[in-house]
Amino acid sequence: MSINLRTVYAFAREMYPKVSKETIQYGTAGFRGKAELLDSVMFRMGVLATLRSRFREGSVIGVMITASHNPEPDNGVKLIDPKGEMLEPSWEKIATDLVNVSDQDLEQHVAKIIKDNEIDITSSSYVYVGMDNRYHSPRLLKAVADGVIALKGNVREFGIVTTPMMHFFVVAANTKEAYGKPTEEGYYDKLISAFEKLRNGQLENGNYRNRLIFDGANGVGARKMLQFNKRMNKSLNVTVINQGVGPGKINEECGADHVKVQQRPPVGMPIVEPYTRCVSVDGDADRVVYFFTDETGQFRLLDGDRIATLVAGYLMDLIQSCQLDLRLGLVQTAYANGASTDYIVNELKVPVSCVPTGVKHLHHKALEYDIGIYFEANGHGTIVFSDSSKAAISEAAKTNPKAQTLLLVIDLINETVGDAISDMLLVETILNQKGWDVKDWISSYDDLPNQQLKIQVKDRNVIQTTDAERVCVKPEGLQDEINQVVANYKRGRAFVRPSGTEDVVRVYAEASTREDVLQLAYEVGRLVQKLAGGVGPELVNPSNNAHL
Ligand code: 16G
Ligand code: MG
Repeated sequence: MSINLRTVYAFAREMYPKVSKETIQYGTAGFRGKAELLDSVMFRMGVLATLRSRFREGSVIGVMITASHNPEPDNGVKLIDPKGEMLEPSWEKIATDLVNVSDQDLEQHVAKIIKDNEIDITSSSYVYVGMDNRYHSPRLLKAVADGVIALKGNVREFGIVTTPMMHFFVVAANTKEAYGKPTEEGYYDKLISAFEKLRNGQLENGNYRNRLIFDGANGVGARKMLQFNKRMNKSLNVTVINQGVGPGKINEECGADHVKVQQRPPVGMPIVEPYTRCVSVDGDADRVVYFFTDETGQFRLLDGDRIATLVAGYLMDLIQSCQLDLRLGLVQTAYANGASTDYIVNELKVPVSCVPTGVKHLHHKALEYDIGIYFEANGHGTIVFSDSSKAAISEAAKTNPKAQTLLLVIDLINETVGDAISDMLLVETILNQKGWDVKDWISSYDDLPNQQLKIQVKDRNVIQTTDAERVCVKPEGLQDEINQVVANYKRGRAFVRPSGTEDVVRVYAEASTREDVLQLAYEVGRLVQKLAGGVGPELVNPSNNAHL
């Protein structure tokens, strides 16, 4: 095969010229921004994925086109490495340089990547591409495919899929189907078969009712949940709302991010009895949170921390009853509610570690345990099992039914990445086995009231953090001031960090009462506005507001 790098330049100049002069940053999970600025980024990511596949000796590399929980006008790209992880950090730099180089310099720049990484450009390469249901996604998918074609790589298009499905396809292909078949049906088969075996015909148990409202955020999760419904034989009774077929826009007033951050139900909720289990996923279905309203009409959230604790408790019990000597650990971020961390350490007695925001950090840390559970409070998470733990569980399963249950749980989990639907099926399995409803689940501990704010600043990169984002080291003096403010609040805790997906600084606060947390978040937000170059309107003091 002879490859002429001129083609890359020709495609770029004719079809995907670079329009934005501003430097594009690699965010928490890839590139993200306004869709109209992304054509050249996508084309170049097609090129990059092909180079990466050749670098990894022809393993399949995945490309998912989505802006996840962002608003509809945004889009983005997530790259998936051969084992289903996010792109290796050293290649994030290569990716960033590649999207920022001018069209004129593109050909030479690609040649340099090939040389620096000793890539055999004539070897075979495979890139899998999928997209969410934003109206601009097909255009961007074509740009990725053209990037692959420019380097004479092989591209396989999966159409509209969830992000976790793409991770599944990549791993299934790279493990020669040991993990499953790399097709949409292969994905449904694997999850549904494990779920139905675990359910074992028991649809209701104790306080557990077989009824669930599923908010699909007008995104891909809704479509795929409907596909699950078709294939599941009512083993789970799910009503899908915000299906993305009406006027509703993706993530607008609905979805996991809205429900978690706004702490209220999505639009389109039917009237349901108090304590009905409801679940929200985000636009690309890699996050999930549960919620319900109690008999007083109060909204109650069961977020990623709750899912993590539920799963940790369940797996601990199973491991102990199988008498397996496996090290189980839980990974969280600074956003984890303090009450959840206390519960895990003091009640469940499971070791916890804290890492910076972003799946790649959590996933990486979780791999250090035999069984590593990781969840962000926003609902993104999964469980990873080491090869040796899988071998030990398989061995035990020859005689022990609990170990057989564990094996089915492994099949139900999408180990490659947080998967809203797979996580939800696991939660449903656990609640069913325990005979729990949401009231039982939420009573294990009381969340500390918490509040998040977004602050617009001139340049979010002036904020620099350390200690898993819990301490701000720049601008100087900001952390001292935060400490002074926090000290005035009972069980107060707050941190600030630059967002990796939006041009804002994020503030998180928690304290013992709702009033306190609103005031604490406001005070910390004001400090950011003052010391980190705030732009936009001054925050409103909630206590002044209360007097009006
Ligand atoms: C992305 C991350 C998510 C993280 C979020 C933080 C992945 C797959 N997703 O959605 O884990 O919580 O960004 O966003 O890594 P932020 O940096 O804007 O707060
Ligand atoms: Mg997402």
